[in-house]
Amino acid sequence: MTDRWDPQLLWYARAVRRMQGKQESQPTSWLWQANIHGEKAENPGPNPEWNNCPHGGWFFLPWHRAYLLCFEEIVRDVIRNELDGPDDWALPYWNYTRVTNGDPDSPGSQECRRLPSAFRSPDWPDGEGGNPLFLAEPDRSPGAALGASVGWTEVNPYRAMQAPRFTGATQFGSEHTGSRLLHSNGQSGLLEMQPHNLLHGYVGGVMLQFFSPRDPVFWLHHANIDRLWAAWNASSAEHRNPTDADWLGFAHTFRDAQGNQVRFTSGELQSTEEFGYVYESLTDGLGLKPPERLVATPAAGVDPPPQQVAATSGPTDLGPDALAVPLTPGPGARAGALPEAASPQTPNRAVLTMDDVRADAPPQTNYRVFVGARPDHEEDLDPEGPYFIGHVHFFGAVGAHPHSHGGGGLTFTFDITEHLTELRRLGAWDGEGVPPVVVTPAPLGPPPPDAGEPAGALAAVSTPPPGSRPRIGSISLSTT
Ligand SMILES: [Cu+2]
Repeated sequence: MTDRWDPQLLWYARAVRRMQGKQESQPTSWLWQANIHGEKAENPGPNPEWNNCPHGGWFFLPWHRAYLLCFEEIVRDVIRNELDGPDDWALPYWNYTRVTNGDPDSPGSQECRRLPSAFRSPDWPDGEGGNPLFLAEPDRSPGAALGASVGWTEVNPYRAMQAPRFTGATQFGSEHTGSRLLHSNGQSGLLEMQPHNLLHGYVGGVMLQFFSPRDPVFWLHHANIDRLWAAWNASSAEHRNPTDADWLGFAHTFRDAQGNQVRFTSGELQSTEEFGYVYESLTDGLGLKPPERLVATPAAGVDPPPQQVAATSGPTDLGPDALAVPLTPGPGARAGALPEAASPQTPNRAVLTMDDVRADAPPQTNYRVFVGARPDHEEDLDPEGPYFIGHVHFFGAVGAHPHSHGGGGLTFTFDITEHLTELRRLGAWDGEGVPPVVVTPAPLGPPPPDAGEPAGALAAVSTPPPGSRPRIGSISLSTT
């Protein structure tokens, strides 16, 4: 799905415009459908069917599958019965994880990681304005609007696709959350984090917020996530979904093309064939093994980490440049705790926690996190080098969140034990003091060759807009 105006996309655009013309109170309208996921803060509806999107938990995948299924049925019905179009329309997926010529830097691979061009054009194919697939800044990030490609480091789904189990923060499908639908807490499983959250972060704007389905590209993004779930199941007999009754029996309520309520349990949602759809490929775009390097894993089960070694004393504001954040040892910190954790001879772990990550408006960029790097040395900020530990993003943490329970800030944890060991081995850390944490905007790839953008346009796209104030409330380093 990279064609400028594939017929499927053209029918989609026509249906989107049609649905946007319907009253918000109508279940098959564009806004009602988006409200199921999340509403705009200034429009808090009393409807229990709204604001239900679950993230950071094991219902993320089945809930979104049912959501896509019903949405696709509604769009197909509009195309067939209101627009006299074909009766077999199907929702395309945006395969941003596709790699051509085995090289994620090839022109073909870069093209797959650009916001598809039909979504970047304000015009319909005949040149007429008002293309409903298009959103202007700041409803999208300048980078996505320009067609600069999202980094392979941000979307490579390799680790998720290799995860042996479904449930858990370091596994494929996010954590066991009982029978609760959590909006978001930042503790996503591997697929939800990457590529899901980071792709939301790349498109930016509307896509950074819980009303993200108002951006028509949301649905194509989630179709790819849904495809990756089906691909994970298909790629190994060991890749099994949860068998807990809590998960299998949990019912998700949506609306069908007639506007009637329909319910699906997670158990019923395990196979796409049952619902009459299959993906063109369950093998294309499943990720590439990164070059040998250390991998920081989310630190599951050490919440809260028992012994704080060092922390920031206030919020850290993020900007357009690499920023080194010094962590200061706390009053009760034991000097030897960190080198002890970093020693392969002890079972102790070192955990970096970033709390209350949020922004006042879309920051329009993801960030990469490094430990022990020198912020002014480009070669240290290599995501395949020894200093890289992971990402922070702002999906679901923009502005005030009347419907979130934890206040809306996200938490990210990283087990950096092996990184510290490696830093000592490389001589980048002597075991004294605390290596700095470096946070830098995730760079984007080149815009399309025909974009005709002036040189330097790329530098501006990773600059958070004034007033967005992306920040990390606190950063702390702890040992077990
Ligand atoms: Cu999403």
